[in-house]
Amino acid sequence: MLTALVIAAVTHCAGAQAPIPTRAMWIELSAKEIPHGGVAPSHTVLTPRALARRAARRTDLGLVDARDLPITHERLDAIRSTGAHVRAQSRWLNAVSVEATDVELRAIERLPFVERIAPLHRSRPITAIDEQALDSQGGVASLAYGVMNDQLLEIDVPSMHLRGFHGEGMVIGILDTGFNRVHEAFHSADHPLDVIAEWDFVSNDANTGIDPGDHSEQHKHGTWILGTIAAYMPGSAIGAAFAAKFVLAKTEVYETETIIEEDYYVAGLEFIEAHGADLATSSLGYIDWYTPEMLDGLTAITTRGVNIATANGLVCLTAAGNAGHDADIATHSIIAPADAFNVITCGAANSDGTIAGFSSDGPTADGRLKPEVLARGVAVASVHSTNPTGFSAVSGTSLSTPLIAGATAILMQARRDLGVSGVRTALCTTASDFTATGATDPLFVRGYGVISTIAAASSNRHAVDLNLDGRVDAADLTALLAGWGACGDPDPATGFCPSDFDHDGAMAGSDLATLLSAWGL
Ligand SMILES: [Ca+2]
Ligand SMILES: [Ca+2]
Ligand SMILES: [Ca+2]
Ligand SMILES: [Ca+2]
Repeated sequence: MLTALVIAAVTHCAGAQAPIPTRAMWIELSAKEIPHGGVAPSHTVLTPRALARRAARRTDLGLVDARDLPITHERLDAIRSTGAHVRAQSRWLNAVSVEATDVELRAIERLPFVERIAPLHRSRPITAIDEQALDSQGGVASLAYGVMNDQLLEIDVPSMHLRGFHGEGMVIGILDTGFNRVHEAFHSADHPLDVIAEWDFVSNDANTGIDPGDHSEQHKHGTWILGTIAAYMPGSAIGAAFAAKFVLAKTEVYETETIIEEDYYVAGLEFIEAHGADLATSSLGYIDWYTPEMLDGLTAITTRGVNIATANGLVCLTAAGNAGHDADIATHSIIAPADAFNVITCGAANSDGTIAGFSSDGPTADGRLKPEVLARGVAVASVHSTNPTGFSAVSGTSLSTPLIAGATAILMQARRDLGVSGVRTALCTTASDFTATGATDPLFVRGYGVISTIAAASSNRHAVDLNLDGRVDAADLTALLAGWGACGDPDPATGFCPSDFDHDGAMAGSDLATLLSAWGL
């Protein structure tokens, strides 16, 4: 149904040279034609890695379905033949977004396969406080994390690094504004940043960095997000999952003002999923055109996209928003897609674990708990967005979210047995407030509290299962013997080495006996 289309009468005035106004609209299409014999992986653009991830973690039946079929060239050509510009397309939502005049929209509406036309929504990225220069010599470098030391200690990421989980073999997708990758922390010899795929959905090109003509600020937000996860510069800055691979999607228009486009977001999420990412994280949000009552998990376009992504086994994280909170459970300030059913919605804490004043509250319009978890979101250290040797402190749920995303990547590396629901459960049930009280925040501000990566990874695991694989066997014995003798590199969370089971400061016969007594469990 096409409503409120107003014919621009001015365009018919002789001599008027003003451009004909266009609008950005979603074109929702009728059902796709299903191939004989049903939808097969060969009909899709999914990579082998994406199919493997779906086989392991998808919760919907089968491996693929009609949502994975591309929109046909015939349909796209018919829409373009009206003169409309196709901005983006979503195979999941079976919709195309266009920039079109009213006359073109009327022509599109007459196409036999068009079901409905609806407006596109826009909003702004989430950043509370702009970049403050940070002294790269600051912070305690007990594990050579430099400026990132405290924000990782607060969520027990170093405890996972100590056990050998730094993101190896994991693929992390990031949706953001563009990514400037000049910083030294992305170019170390040991762990250079590894981007396996990227796409600029705004300019429709293959470079998410700075291109000629791009706005000079466009990359800043995305660079901070990437830096908190991927930096590797021992002694100065180390990110939570620096050994992971990345899929980058630039989905935000940055021109005269900062606008995020929901059509690019969904297209970017499909791109990340199809390239086989294990998780996707976004610090973007949409509320300006949606009312709070619409945050019911079913309505916003980005929310619907995230629901499909998680059903395909892609773990998704998103920022709660920076709109603040109150003690009234009848009001909420989260922004889409933070209302998606299985997204991990991230709020922001201060360094002492108290809630940041700007962190948005839930619940969703239908009363579900959001946000679920917290990490530091105040003065979070990341790489400077332009200075290749500088570091910055930035605040916002934008920054707590990638900290939790990096932590989630190394959690998933250790716990291959966990799907989308299992990852959520592990993070939530081991977070600070829930472990302290057995309950979530009744005001829907803190959720389950600040995460503990090692506690989440250790849930339902025996204390001597050193590699967290669910078995006590030769691999754990090898790990114990590798550190035999005095403990030289204790876990900062406990003060003891992971295999010093009796906490006497050394790996010795008593620890071996403890391990052997659990052998085969
Ligand atoms: Ca570009
Ligand atoms: Ca409230
Ligand atoms: Ca084991
Ligand atoms: Ca011992």
